[in-house]
Amino acid sequence: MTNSQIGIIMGSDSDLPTMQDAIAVCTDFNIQCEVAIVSAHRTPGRMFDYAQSAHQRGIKVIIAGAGGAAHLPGMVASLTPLPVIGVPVASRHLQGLDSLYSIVQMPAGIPVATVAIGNAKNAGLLAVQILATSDGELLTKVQQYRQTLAQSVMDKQTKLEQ
Ligand code: RP5
Repeated sequence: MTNSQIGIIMGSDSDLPTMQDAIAVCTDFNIQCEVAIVSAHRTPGRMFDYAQSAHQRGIKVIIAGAGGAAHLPGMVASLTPLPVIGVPVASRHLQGLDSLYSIVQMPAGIPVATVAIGNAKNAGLLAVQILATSDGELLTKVQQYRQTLAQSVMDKQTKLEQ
């Protein structure tokens, strides 16, 4: 068992700068997450073990980031009953379009909730919102976060008018 509710995995350590935004959201909402490098292509056995055991270990949501031929989120989704959120990491040659298409074009039956290219922050927030459906305290925190977000827009408007 693990105390982490969110599993954040990525295909390579080169994905970490992008995935840090998801880790930061977990920290902000005081939710423990586990972070691991799990490559669909370079460590396929580790990917199978991770995905098949995650729900038994207490993980509730998996965030999976990958770039290029980004098969990690889809393969993990096929191996776990947990919701999987995919983060297309911007790739060196095709600016992440390849990552996006690889992650978003899942066949019917095996969904991956795909965020925008590089937007690991939204992946973290979506994971928090999923957990908040069964956690009233967390739901309140999500509502407070939204109020802060709205207030920051209004503060900018006020500055504009000065
Ligand atoms: C993917 O290949 C990883 O998710 C990463 O985005 C990409 C490149 O990996 P490295 O060659 O930088 O390790 O599996």
